[in-house]
Amino acid sequence: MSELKQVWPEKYALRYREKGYWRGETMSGFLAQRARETPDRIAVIGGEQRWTYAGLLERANENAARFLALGLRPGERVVVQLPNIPEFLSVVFGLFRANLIPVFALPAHRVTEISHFVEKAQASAYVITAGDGGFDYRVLAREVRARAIGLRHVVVIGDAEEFRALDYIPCSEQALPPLPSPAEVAFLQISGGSTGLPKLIPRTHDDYIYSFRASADICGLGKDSVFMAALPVAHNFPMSSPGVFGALYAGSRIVMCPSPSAEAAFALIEQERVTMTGVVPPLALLWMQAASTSKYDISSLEVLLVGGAKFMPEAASRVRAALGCTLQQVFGMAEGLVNYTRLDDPDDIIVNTQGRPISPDDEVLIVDDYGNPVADGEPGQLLTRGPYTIRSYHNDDAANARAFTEDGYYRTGDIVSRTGEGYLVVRGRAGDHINRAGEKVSAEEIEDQLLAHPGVFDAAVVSIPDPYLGERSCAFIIPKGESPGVAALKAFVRGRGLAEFKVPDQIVFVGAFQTTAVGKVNRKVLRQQLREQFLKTVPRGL
Ligand code: OOB
Repeated sequence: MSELKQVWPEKYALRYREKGYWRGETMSGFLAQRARETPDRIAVIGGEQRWTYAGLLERANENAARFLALGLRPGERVVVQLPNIPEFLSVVFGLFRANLIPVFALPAHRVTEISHFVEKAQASAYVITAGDGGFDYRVLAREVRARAIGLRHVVVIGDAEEFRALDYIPCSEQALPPLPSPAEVAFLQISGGSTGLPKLIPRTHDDYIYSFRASADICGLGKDSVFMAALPVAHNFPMSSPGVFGALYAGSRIVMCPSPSAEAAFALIEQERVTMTGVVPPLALLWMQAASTSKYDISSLEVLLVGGAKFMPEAASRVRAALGCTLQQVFGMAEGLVNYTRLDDPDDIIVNTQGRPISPDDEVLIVDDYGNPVADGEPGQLLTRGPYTIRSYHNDDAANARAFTEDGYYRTGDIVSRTGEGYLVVRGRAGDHINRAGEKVSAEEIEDQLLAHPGVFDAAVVSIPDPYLGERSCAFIIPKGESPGVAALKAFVRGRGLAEFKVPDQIVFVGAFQTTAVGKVNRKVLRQQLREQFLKTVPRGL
Protein backbone atom coordinates (compact mmCIF):
# COMPACT_ATOMS: atom_id res chain seq x y z
CA MET A 1 0.00 0.00 0.00
CA SER A 2 1.62 3.30 -1.03
CA GLU A 3 2.44 5.32 2.03
CA LEU A 4 0.16 8.19 3.03
CA LYS A 5 2.08 11.24 4.01
CA GLN A 6 2.14 14.99 4.01
CA VAL A 7 5.39 16.44 5.26
CA TRP A 8 6.56 20.00 5.75
CA PRO A 9 10.31 20.57 6.08
CA GLU A 10 11.27 20.46 9.74
CA LYS A 11 12.01 24.18 10.06
CA TYR A 12 8.49 25.04 8.87
CA ALA A 13 6.82 22.41 11.02
CA LEU A 14 8.68 23.79 14.03
CA ARG A 15 7.63 27.33 13.25
CA TYR A 16 3.98 26.36 12.74
CA ARG A 17 3.97 24.60 16.09
CA GLU A 18 5.79 27.39 17.88
CA LYS A 19 3.36 29.98 16.59
CA GLY A 20 0.45 27.91 17.87
CA TYR A 21 -1.09 27.12 14.50
CA TRP A 22 -0.55 23.41 14.99
CA ARG A 23 -1.67 22.60 18.51
CA GLY A 24 -1.48 18.83 18.47
CA GLU A 25 -5.25 18.39 18.22
CA THR A 26 -6.89 15.55 16.28
CA MET A 27 -10.29 15.33 14.61
CA SER A 28 -11.57 12.75 17.10
CA GLY A 29 -9.96 14.54 20.00
CA PHE A 30 -11.63 17.88 19.39
CA LEU A 31 -15.09 16.35 18.90
CA ALA A 32 -14.77 14.40 22.15
CA GLN A 33 -13.74 17.57 23.93
CA ARG A 34 -16.76 19.48 22.59
CA ALA A 35 -19.02 16.61 23.65
CA ARG A 36 -17.58 16.81 27.16
CA GLU A 37 -17.98 20.58 27.35
CA THR A 38 -21.46 20.91 25.86
CA PRO A 39 -22.99 17.40 25.75
CA ASP A 40 -26.59 18.56 25.49
CA ARG A 41 -26.28 21.29 22.91
CA ILE A 42 -27.54 20.43 19.44
CA ALA A 43 -24.66 19.64 17.07
CA VAL A 44 -26.49 18.73 13.88
CA ILE A 45 -29.96 18.83 12.42
CA GLY A 46 -31.10 17.09 9.25
CA GLY A 47 -34.51 15.83 8.18
CA GLU A 48 -36.24 14.60 11.32
CA GLN A 49 -32.99 14.16 13.22
CA ARG A 50 -31.52 16.43 15.89
CA TRP A 51 -28.37 15.13 17.49
CA THR A 52 -26.64 16.64 20.49
CA TYR A 53 -22.85 16.80 20.73
CA ALA A 54 -22.94 13.77 23.05
CA GLY A 55 -25.26 11.98 20.61
CA LEU A 56 -23.00 12.67 17.63
CA LEU A 57 -19.96 11.44 19.53
CA GLU A 58 -21.76 8.27 20.64
CA ARG A 59 -22.85 7.50 17.08
CA ALA A 60 -19.35 8.18 15.76
CA ASN A 61 -17.82 5.83 18.34
CA GLU A 62 -20.37 3.13 17.50
CA ASN A 63 -19.58 3.49 13.82
CA ALA A 64 -15.87 3.25 14.60
CA ALA A 65 -16.53 -0.07 16.34
CA ARG A 66 -18.57 -1.24 13.34
CA PHE A 67 -15.84 -0.40 10.87
CA LEU A 68 -13.35 -2.28 13.01
CA ALA A 69 -15.77 -5.22 13.16
CA LEU A 70 -15.60 -5.42 9.36
CA GLY A 71 -11.91 -6.14 9.74
CA LEU A 72 -10.74 -2.73 8.55
CA ARG A 73 -7.41 -1.79 10.07
CA PRO A 74 -5.99 1.62 11.00
CA GLY A 75 -4.59 3.47 7.99
CA GLU A 76 -6.90 1.80 5.44
CA ARG A 77 -8.78 4.11 3.10
CA VAL A 78 -12.55 4.37 2.81
CA VAL A 79 -14.29 6.27 0.01
CA VAL A 80 -17.24 8.21 1.46
CA GLN A 81 -19.96 9.39 -0.89
CA LEU A 82 -22.78 10.87 1.15
CA PRO A 83 -25.16 13.78 0.67
CA ASN A 84 -25.96 16.46 3.25
CA ILE A 85 -27.32 14.27 6.04
CA PRO A 86 -26.29 14.07 9.72
CA GLU A 87 -24.84 10.61 9.05
CA PHE A 88 -22.12 12.29 7.00
CA LEU A 89 -20.68 13.43 10.33
CA SER A 90 -21.25 10.22 12.30
CA VAL A 91 -19.62 8.18 9.51
CA VAL A 92 -16.68 10.48 8.98
CA PHE A 93 -15.98 10.94 12.69
CA GLY A 94 -16.45 7.18 13.09
CA LEU A 95 -13.75 6.61 10.50
CA PHE A 96 -11.49 9.14 12.21
CA ARG A 97 -11.99 7.36 15.54
CA ALA A 98 -11.03 4.02 14.00
CA ASN A 99 -7.95 5.67 12.44
CA LEU A 100 -9.36 4.96 9.00
CA ILE A 101 -8.82 7.50 6.23
CA PRO A 102 -11.90 8.92 4.51
CA VAL A 103 -11.61 9.82 0.83
CA PHE A 104 -14.24 12.45 0.11
CA ALA A 105 -16.19 11.87 -3.12
CA LEU A 106 -19.00 14.17 -4.23
CA PRO A 107 -22.56 12.88 -4.59
CA ALA A 108 -22.31 13.77 -8.30
CA HIS A 109 -19.37 11.45 -8.96
CA ARG A 110 -20.04 8.31 -10.96
CA VAL A 111 -18.32 5.03 -11.72
CA THR A 112 -15.31 6.47 -13.55
CA GLU A 113 -14.41 8.88 -10.77
CA ILE A 114 -15.23 6.54 -7.86
CA SER A 115 -13.22 3.67 -9.36
CA HIS A 116 -10.35 6.09 -9.89
CA PHE A 117 -10.47 7.14 -6.22
CA VAL A 118 -10.65 3.52 -5.05
CA GLU A 119 -7.64 2.59 -7.14
CA LYS A 120 -5.57 5.69 -6.53
CA ALA A 121 -6.17 5.62 -2.77
CA GLN A 122 -6.14 1.78 -2.64
CA ALA A 123 -9.39 1.98 -0.71
CA SER A 124 -10.81 -1.10 1.01
CA ALA A 125 -14.34 0.17 1.60
CA TYR A 126 -16.95 2.48 0.10
CA VAL A 127 -19.74 4.12 2.14
CA ILE A 128 -22.92 5.30 0.42
CA THR A 129 -26.52 6.07 1.14
CA ALA A 130 -29.10 3.80 -0.51
CA GLY A 131 -30.52 6.61 -2.57
CA ASP A 132 -30.61 10.38 -2.79
CA GLY A 133 -32.16 12.87 -5.19
CA GLY A 134 -33.71 10.05 -7.22
CA PHE A 135 -30.39 8.26 -7.71
CA ASP A 136 -29.74 4.73 -6.48
CA TYR A 137 -26.18 4.59 -5.17
CA ARG A 138 -26.35 0.80 -4.83
CA VAL A 139 -26.48 0.53 -8.62
CA LEU A 140 -23.36 2.68 -8.77
CA ALA A 141 -21.71 0.54 -6.07
CA ARG A 142 -22.27 -2.57 -8.20
CA GLU A 143 -20.54 -0.92 -11.15
CA VAL A 144 -17.69 0.23 -8.93
CA ARG A 145 -17.23 -3.21 -7.45
CA ALA A 146 -17.06 -4.77 -10.89
CA ARG A 147 -14.24 -2.40 -11.82
CA ALA A 148 -12.31 -1.75 -8.66
CA ILE A 149 -10.42 -4.76 -7.47
CA GLY A 150 -9.35 -4.46 -3.88
CA LEU A 151 -12.64 -2.95 -2.72
CA ARG A 152 -13.67 -5.35 0.05
CA HIS A 153 -16.75 -3.71 1.55
CA VAL A 154 -19.67 -1.56 0.46
CA VAL A 155 -21.44 -0.09 3.49
CA VAL A 156 -24.86 1.47 3.06
CA ILE A 157 -26.89 3.93 5.10
CA GLY A 158 -30.44 2.67 4.68
CA ASP A 159 -31.63 -0.40 2.76
CA ALA A 160 -28.42 -2.21 1.82
CA GLU A 161 -29.71 -4.98 -0.49
CA GLU A 162 -26.70 -7.29 -0.98
CA PHE A 163 -24.29 -4.88 0.77
CA ARG A 164 -23.72 -4.25 4.49
CA ALA A 165 -26.17 -1.96 6.27
CA LEU A 166 -24.15 0.25 8.62
CA ASP A 167 -26.73 0.14 11.40
CA TYR A 168 -26.77 -3.67 11.45
CA ILE A 169 -23.05 -4.29 11.64
CA PRO A 170 -22.47 -5.54 15.20
CA CYS A 171 -19.99 -3.33 17.03
CA SER A 172 -16.57 -4.86 17.58
CA GLU A 173 -15.74 -5.67 21.19
CA GLN A 174 -12.13 -4.62 20.73
CA ALA A 175 -11.02 -1.32 22.22
CA LEU A 176 -10.90 1.67 19.91
CA PRO A 177 -7.32 2.44 18.87
CA PRO A 178 -5.34 5.25 20.48
CA LEU A 179 -5.73 8.64 18.80
CA PRO A 180 -3.32 9.16 15.89
CA SER A 181 -0.42 11.57 15.82
CA PRO A 182 -1.70 15.02 14.77
CA ALA A 183 0.97 15.11 12.06
CA GLU A 184 -0.60 12.12 10.33
CA VAL A 185 -2.86 12.34 7.30
CA ALA A 186 -6.48 12.51 8.47
CA PHE A 187 -8.22 12.16 5.09
CA LEU A 188 -7.89 12.60 1.35
CA GLN A 189 -9.68 15.48 -0.37
CA ILE A 190 -10.31 15.58 -4.10
CA SER A 191 -8.71 18.21 -6.31
CA GLY A 192 -10.64 19.95 -9.04
CA GLY A 193 -7.42 20.50 -10.99
CA SER A 194 -6.90 21.18 -14.65
CA THR A 195 -5.23 17.97 -15.82
CA GLY A 196 -6.80 14.55 -16.11
CA LEU A 197 -8.81 12.84 -13.41
CA PRO A 198 -9.02 14.44 -9.94
CA LYS A 199 -5.93 14.13 -7.76
CA LEU A 200 -5.95 13.15 -4.10
CA ILE A 201 -5.00 15.71 -1.48
CA PRO A 202 -3.67 14.37 1.83
CA ARG A 203 -4.51 16.72 4.72
CA THR A 204 -3.16 16.26 8.23
CA HIS A 205 -5.01 16.79 11.52
CA ASP A 206 -2.63 19.61 12.41
CA ASP A 207 -2.99 21.57 9.20
CA TYR A 208 -6.69 21.10 8.54
CA ILE A 209 -7.77 21.83 12.11
CA TYR A 210 -5.77 25.03 11.99
CA SER A 211 -7.52 26.08 8.78
CA PHE A 212 -11.05 25.59 10.09
CA ARG A 213 -10.36 26.78 13.64
CA ALA A 214 -8.97 30.04 12.24
CA SER A 215 -11.80 30.20 9.67
CA ALA A 216 -14.44 29.83 12.39
CA ASP A 217 -12.79 32.73 14.20
CA ILE A 218 -12.55 34.96 11.10
CA CYS A 219 -16.19 34.24 10.20
CA GLY A 220 -17.39 34.86 13.77
CA LEU A 221 -18.79 31.40 14.54
CA GLY A 222 -19.63 30.80 18.19
CA LYS A 223 -21.84 28.64 20.40
CA ASP A 224 -24.94 30.57 19.40
CA SER A 225 -24.29 30.40 15.66
CA VAL A 226 -26.34 28.20 13.36
CA PHE A 227 -24.37 27.16 10.28
CA MET A 228 -26.22 25.68 7.32
CA ALA A 229 -24.43 23.41 4.82
CA ALA A 230 -26.17 24.25 1.54
CA LEU A 231 -23.50 23.04 -0.92
CA PRO A 232 -22.49 19.34 -0.98
CA VAL A 233 -20.63 18.99 2.29
CA ALA A 234 -17.79 16.89 0.87
CA HIS A 235 -16.48 20.02 -0.85
CA ASN A 236 -13.67 21.77 0.96
CA PHE A 237 -15.68 25.02 1.10
CA PRO A 238 -18.76 23.81 3.09
CA MET A 239 -16.54 21.37 4.97
CA SER A 240 -13.98 23.74 6.38
CA SER A 241 -14.37 27.36 5.25
CA PRO A 242 -15.52 27.56 8.01
CA GLY A 243 -17.90 24.76 7.11
CA VAL A 244 -19.31 21.98 9.22
CA PHE A 245 -15.96 21.19 10.81
CA GLY A 246 -15.41 24.84 11.76
CA ALA A 247 -18.94 24.93 13.18
CA LEU A 248 -18.34 21.82 15.30
CA TYR A 249 -15.05 23.23 16.48
CA ALA A 250 -16.81 26.42 17.59
CA GLY A 251 -19.59 24.45 19.30
CA SER A 252 -22.19 25.85 16.87
CA ARG A 253 -25.26 24.12 15.51
CA ILE A 254 -25.21 22.64 12.00
CA VAL A 255 -28.19 22.40 9.69
CA MET A 256 -27.81 19.96 6.81
CA CYS A 257 -29.70 21.34 3.82
CA PRO A 258 -30.58 18.62 1.31
CA SER A 259 -30.72 20.95 -1.68
CA PRO A 260 -29.34 24.42 -2.30
CA SER A 261 -32.53 25.64 -4.01
CA ALA A 262 -33.84 28.92 -2.62
CA GLU A 263 -37.07 27.21 -1.61
CA ALA A 264 -35.40 24.46 0.48
CA ALA A 265 -32.71 26.74 1.88
CA PHE A 266 -35.01 29.62 2.86
CA ALA A 267 -37.48 27.25 4.54
CA LEU A 268 -34.67 25.87 6.71
CA ILE A 269 -33.21 29.31 7.41
CA GLU A 270 -36.60 30.39 8.76
CA GLN A 271 -37.28 27.19 10.67
CA GLU A 272 -33.87 26.81 12.32
CA ARG A 273 -32.93 30.51 12.55
CA VAL A 274 -29.77 29.94 10.51
CA THR A 275 -27.15 32.66 10.98
CA MET A 276 -24.52 31.67 8.39
CA THR A 277 -24.20 29.72 5.18
CA GLY A 278 -22.03 29.54 2.08
CA VAL A 279 -22.88 29.39 -1.62
CA VAL A 280 -21.26 29.63 -5.06
CA PRO A 281 -21.93 32.79 -7.11
CA PRO A 282 -24.73 31.37 -9.33
CA LEU A 283 -26.64 30.36 -6.21
CA ALA A 284 -26.11 33.75 -4.64
CA LEU A 285 -27.69 35.27 -7.76
CA LEU A 286 -30.66 32.90 -7.56
CA TRP A 287 -31.17 33.50 -3.86
CA MET A 288 -31.04 37.27 -4.31
CA GLN A 289 -33.66 37.04 -7.00
CA ALA A 290 -35.86 34.66 -5.00
CA ALA A 291 -35.65 36.74 -1.81
CA SER A 292 -37.69 39.58 -3.30
CA THR A 293 -40.77 37.38 -3.62
CA SER A 294 -40.07 34.75 -0.97
CA LYS A 295 -42.64 34.05 1.72
CA TYR A 296 -39.94 32.97 4.18
CA ASP A 297 -38.43 35.04 6.95
CA ILE A 298 -34.67 34.87 6.44
CA SER A 299 -33.86 37.76 8.77
CA SER A 300 -31.80 35.49 11.06
CA LEU A 301 -29.11 35.24 8.36
CA GLU A 302 -26.13 37.37 9.37
CA VAL A 303 -23.36 36.23 7.02
CA LEU A 304 -23.42 34.82 3.51
CA LEU A 305 -20.12 33.37 2.35
CA VAL A 306 -19.67 33.37 -1.40
CA GLY A 307 -16.79 31.54 -3.08
CA GLY A 308 -15.67 28.74 -5.37
CA ALA A 309 -15.73 31.01 -8.41
CA LYS A 310 -15.47 34.73 -9.04
CA PHE A 311 -18.32 36.78 -7.59
CA MET A 312 -18.71 39.83 -9.79
CA PRO A 313 -18.63 43.19 -7.96
CA GLU A 314 -21.99 44.25 -9.37
CA ALA A 315 -23.69 41.20 -7.82
CA ALA A 316 -21.58 41.42 -4.67
CA SER A 317 -22.74 44.99 -4.08
CA ARG A 318 -26.39 43.86 -3.99
CA VAL A 319 -26.13 41.14 -1.33
CA ARG A 320 -26.84 43.27 1.72
CA ALA A 321 -29.93 44.92 0.28
CA ALA A 322 -31.28 41.70 -1.24
CA LEU A 323 -30.67 39.27 1.64
CA GLY A 324 -30.21 41.56 4.64
CA CYS A 325 -26.85 40.06 5.62
CA THR A 326 -23.12 40.71 5.38
CA LEU A 327 -21.28 39.26 2.41
CA GLN A 328 -18.03 37.48 3.11
CA GLN A 329 -16.09 36.56 -0.01
CA VAL A 330 -13.97 33.42 0.18
CA PHE A 331 -11.33 32.37 -2.29
CA GLY A 332 -9.90 29.01 -1.40
CA MET A 333 -8.70 25.69 -2.71
CA ALA A 334 -8.77 22.12 -1.47
CA GLU A 335 -4.96 22.14 -1.60
CA GLY A 336 -4.86 24.71 1.18
CA LEU A 337 -4.76 28.51 1.01
CA VAL A 338 -8.04 30.20 1.90
CA ASN A 339 -8.67 33.96 1.75
CA TYR A 340 -11.55 35.83 3.32
CA THR A 341 -12.79 39.36 3.33
CA ARG A 342 -13.16 40.26 7.01
CA LEU A 343 -16.57 41.00 8.49
CA ASP A 344 -15.55 44.54 9.47
CA ASP A 345 -13.87 45.39 6.16
CA PRO A 346 -15.21 48.45 4.34
CA ASP A 347 -17.74 47.71 1.59
CA ASP A 348 -15.23 48.55 -1.10
CA ILE A 349 -13.01 45.62 -0.04
CA ILE A 350 -15.92 43.23 0.56
CA VAL A 351 -17.35 43.91 -2.89
CA ASN A 352 -14.22 44.21 -5.00
CA THR A 353 -11.75 41.69 -3.57
CA GLN A 354 -11.66 37.98 -2.81
CA GLY A 355 -10.14 38.58 0.61
CA ARG A 356 -6.78 38.03 2.25
CA PRO A 357 -5.17 34.85 3.62
CA ILE A 358 -6.16 33.24 6.90
CA SER A 359 -2.66 33.09 8.32
CA PRO A 360 0.17 35.57 8.82
CA ASP A 361 2.37 32.66 7.71
CA ASP A 362 0.57 32.08 4.41
CA GLU A 363 3.27 33.04 1.93
CA VAL A 364 1.82 34.45 -1.24
CA LEU A 365 3.89 35.07 -4.36
CA ILE A 366 2.47 36.68 -7.48
CA VAL A 367 4.83 36.18 -10.40
CA ASP A 368 5.07 36.72 -14.15
CA ASP A 369 5.77 33.97 -16.69
CA TYR A 370 9.49 34.09 -15.81
CA GLY A 371 8.89 33.70 -12.10
CA ASN A 372 9.59 37.35 -11.23
CA PRO A 373 7.33 39.03 -8.67
CA VAL A 374 4.90 41.56 -10.15
CA ALA A 375 4.02 44.94 -8.63
CA ASP A 376 0.85 45.43 -6.56
CA GLY A 377 -2.15 45.81 -8.82
CA GLU A 378 -0.53 43.83 -11.65
CA PRO A 379 -1.87 40.39 -12.58
CA GLY A 380 0.40 37.37 -12.12
CA GLN A 381 0.36 33.70 -11.25
CA LEU A 382 -0.41 32.91 -7.64
CA LEU A 383 2.04 30.63 -5.82
CA THR A 384 1.62 29.85 -2.15
CA ARG A 385 2.96 27.86 0.77
CA GLY A 386 2.02 27.91 4.42
CA PRO A 387 0.81 26.08 7.52
CA TYR A 388 -2.19 24.43 5.81
CA THR A 389 -1.15 24.27 2.15
CA ILE A 390 -0.02 20.84 1.01
CA ARG A 391 3.49 20.12 -0.23
CA SER A 392 2.46 17.17 -2.41
CA TYR A 393 -0.45 15.18 -3.83
CA HIS A 394 -0.89 11.51 -2.95
CA ASN A 395 0.93 9.05 -5.15
CA ASP A 396 1.29 11.25 -8.24
CA ASP A 397 4.87 12.14 -9.16
CA ALA A 398 3.96 13.78 -12.46
CA ALA A 399 1.38 16.09 -10.87
CA ASN A 400 3.77 16.89 -8.02
CA ALA A 401 6.51 17.89 -10.43
CA ARG A 402 4.11 20.23 -12.23
CA ALA A 403 2.23 21.68 -9.30
CA PHE A 404 4.99 22.46 -6.80
CA THR A 405 8.15 24.54 -7.09
CA GLU A 406 11.43 23.24 -5.75
CA ASP A 407 11.06 25.35 -2.64
CA GLY A 408 7.65 23.99 -1.89
CA TYR A 409 5.25 26.58 -3.28
CA TYR A 410 1.97 25.29 -4.69
CA ARG A 411 1.23 26.66 -8.17
CA THR A 412 -2.46 27.47 -7.82
CA GLY A 413 -3.00 28.09 -11.56
CA ASP A 414 -4.91 31.25 -10.63
CA ILE A 415 -4.08 34.69 -12.02
CA VAL A 416 -4.52 37.28 -9.29
CA SER A 417 -3.45 40.76 -8.35
CA ARG A 418 -2.79 42.10 -4.86
CA THR A 419 -4.03 45.39 -3.47
CA GLY A 420 -1.80 47.63 -1.37
CA GLU A 421 -3.55 46.26 1.75
CA GLY A 422 -2.70 42.65 0.82
CA TYR A 423 -6.11 41.62 -0.48
CA LEU A 424 -6.29 39.38 -3.56
CA VAL A 425 -8.41 39.97 -6.64
CA VAL A 426 -8.91 36.93 -8.87
CA ARG A 427 -8.38 37.95 -12.48
CA GLY A 428 -8.41 34.62 -14.33
CA ARG A 429 -6.45 31.45 -14.46
CA ALA A 430 -3.45 29.91 -16.16
CA GLY A 431 -4.59 26.28 -16.17
CA ASP A 432 -7.16 24.82 -18.54
CA HIS A 433 -10.21 23.98 -16.55
CA ILE A 434 -13.79 25.11 -16.68
CA ASN A 435 -15.08 26.59 -13.43
CA ARG A 436 -18.72 25.65 -13.89
CA ALA A 437 -20.63 27.20 -11.00
CA GLY A 438 -17.75 26.34 -8.66
CA GLU A 439 -17.32 22.77 -9.96
CA LYS A 440 -13.95 22.45 -11.67
CA VAL A 441 -13.95 20.44 -14.88
CA SER A 442 -10.62 19.49 -16.44
CA ALA A 443 -10.60 20.16 -20.19
CA GLU A 444 -8.14 17.31 -20.64
CA GLU A 445 -10.29 14.82 -18.77
CA ILE A 446 -13.29 15.51 -20.99
CA GLU A 447 -11.21 15.51 -24.16
CA ASP A 448 -9.96 12.03 -23.20
CA GLN A 449 -13.52 10.83 -22.80
CA LEU A 450 -14.65 12.33 -26.11
CA LEU A 451 -11.71 10.79 -27.95
CA ALA A 452 -12.94 7.37 -26.89
CA HIS A 453 -15.96 7.79 -29.20
CA PRO A 454 -15.38 5.99 -32.51
CA GLY A 455 -16.78 8.96 -34.48
CA VAL A 456 -14.42 11.53 -32.92
CA PHE A 457 -11.13 12.30 -34.66
CA ASP A 458 -10.06 15.11 -32.33
CA ALA A 459 -11.58 17.13 -29.48
CA ALA A 460 -10.78 20.36 -27.66
CA VAL A 461 -12.79 21.47 -24.63
CA VAL A 462 -12.81 25.13 -23.63
CA SER A 463 -14.54 27.40 -21.12
CA ILE A 464 -17.01 29.94 -22.41
CA PRO A 465 -18.27 32.84 -20.27
CA ASP A 466 -21.80 32.18 -19.07
CA PRO A 467 -24.02 34.77 -17.42
CA TYR A 468 -25.42 32.29 -14.92
CA LEU A 469 -22.83 29.54 -14.43
CA GLY A 470 -19.85 31.92 -14.68
CA GLU A 471 -18.36 29.52 -17.21
CA ARG A 472 -19.72 26.64 -19.22
CA SER A 473 -17.96 23.98 -21.27
CA CYS A 474 -17.88 23.84 -25.03
CA ALA A 475 -16.38 20.88 -26.89
CA PHE A 476 -15.06 21.44 -30.40
CA ILE A 477 -15.05 18.17 -32.28
CA ILE A 478 -13.49 17.10 -35.57
CA PRO A 479 -15.58 14.10 -36.58
CA LYS A 480 -14.10 11.04 -38.30
CA GLY A 481 -16.37 11.26 -41.30
CA GLU A 482 -20.04 11.67 -40.54
CA SER A 483 -20.83 13.73 -37.44
CA PRO A 484 -22.03 11.61 -34.52
CA GLY A 485 -24.51 14.37 -33.53
CA VAL A 486 -24.68 16.50 -30.41
CA ALA A 487 -27.22 14.47 -28.44
CA ALA A 488 -25.47 11.16 -29.13
CA LEU A 489 -22.11 12.54 -28.09
CA LYS A 490 -23.48 14.00 -24.85
CA ALA A 491 -25.17 10.68 -24.13
CA PHE A 492 -21.87 8.93 -24.81
CA VAL A 493 -19.99 11.05 -22.26
CA ARG A 494 -22.77 10.54 -19.73
CA GLY A 495 -22.62 6.80 -20.41
CA ARG A 496 -18.92 6.78 -19.58
CA GLY A 497 -19.93 7.14 -15.93
CA LEU A 498 -18.95 10.70 -15.09
CA ALA A 499 -20.43 13.41 -12.91
CA GLU A 500 -23.20 15.15 -14.84
CA PHE A 501 -21.49 18.54 -14.53
CA LYS A 502 -18.71 17.20 -16.78
CA VAL A 503 -20.96 16.53 -19.78
CA PRO A 504 -20.13 19.33 -22.28
CA ASP A 505 -22.77 22.06 -22.18
CA GLN A 506 -22.25 22.72 -25.85
CA ILE A 507 -20.76 20.76 -28.73
CA VAL A 508 -19.58 22.38 -31.97
CA PHE A 509 -18.43 20.30 -34.94
CA VAL A 510 -15.59 21.75 -36.99
CA GLY A 511 -13.62 20.65 -40.06
CA ALA A 512 -10.13 21.16 -38.66
CA PHE A 513 -8.14 22.86 -35.92
CA GLN A 514 -5.51 25.44 -36.76
CA THR A 515 -2.06 24.10 -36.10
CA THR A 516 1.00 26.00 -34.95
CA ALA A 517 3.88 26.85 -37.29
CA VAL A 518 5.64 23.52 -36.78
CA GLY A 519 2.44 21.67 -37.45
CA LYS A 520 2.05 20.52 -33.86
CA VAL A 521 -1.05 21.44 -31.94
CA ASN A 522 -0.27 23.12 -28.64
CA ARG A 523 -3.43 22.30 -26.72
CA LYS A 524 -3.32 25.47 -24.66
CA VAL A 525 -2.96 27.71 -27.70
CA LEU A 526 -5.58 25.72 -29.56
CA ARG A 527 -8.10 26.07 -26.75
CA GLN A 528 -7.41 29.79 -26.62
CA GLN A 529 -7.94 30.17 -30.40
CA LEU A 530 -11.18 28.22 -30.30
CA ARG A 531 -12.46 30.26 -27.38
CA GLU A 532 -11.70 33.50 -29.22
CA GLN A 533 -13.31 32.28 -32.45
CA PHE A 534 -16.39 31.22 -30.53
CA LEU A 535 -16.72 34.56 -28.76
CA LYS A 536 -16.30 36.45 -32.04
CA THR A 537 -18.95 34.49 -33.89
CA VAL A 538 -21.51 33.78 -31.20
CA PRO A 539 -23.04 36.64 -29.19
CA ARG A 540 -22.15 36.53 -25.47
CA GLY A 541 -24.51 34.64 -23.28
CA LEU A 542 -25.75 32.23 -25.92
C1 OOB B 1 -12.80 25.89 -3.75
O1 OOB B 1 -11.90 24.84 -3.84
P1 OOB B 1 -11.60 23.99 -5.15
O2 OOB B 1 -10.44 23.14 -4.80
O3 OOB B 1 -12.85 23.33 -5.63
O4 OOB B 1 -11.21 25.02 -6.29
C2 OOB B 1 -10.15 25.93 -6.14
C3 OOB B 1 -10.17 26.93 -7.26
C4 OOB B 1 -9.22 28.08 -7.07
O5 OOB B 1 -7.90 27.74 -7.42
C5 OOB B 1 -9.84 29.11 -7.99
O6 OOB B 1 -9.53 28.83 -9.32
C6 OOB B 1 -11.32 28.89 -7.80
O7 OOB B 1 -11.45 27.55 -7.37
N1 OOB B 1 -11.93 29.78 -6.80
C7 OOB B 1 -12.26 31.07 -7.01
C8 OOB B 1 -12.83 31.53 -5.80
N2 OOB B 1 -12.82 30.51 -4.91
C9 OOB B 1 -12.27 29.46 -5.54
N3 OOB B 1 -12.10 31.86 -8.08
C10 OOB B 1 -12.54 33.13 -7.97
N4 OOB B 1 -13.10 33.65 -6.85
C11 OOB B 1 -13.26 32.88 -5.74
N5 OOB B 1 -13.83 33.42 -4.63
O8 OOB B 1 -13.43 26.29 -4.70
C12 OOB B 1 -12.90 26.51 -2.41
C13 OOB B 1 -12.25 25.95 -1.31
C14 OOB B 1 -12.37 26.55 -0.06
C15 OOB B 1 -13.13 27.70 0.08
C16 OOB B 1 -13.77 28.25 -1.01
C17 OOB B 1 -13.65 27.66 -2.26
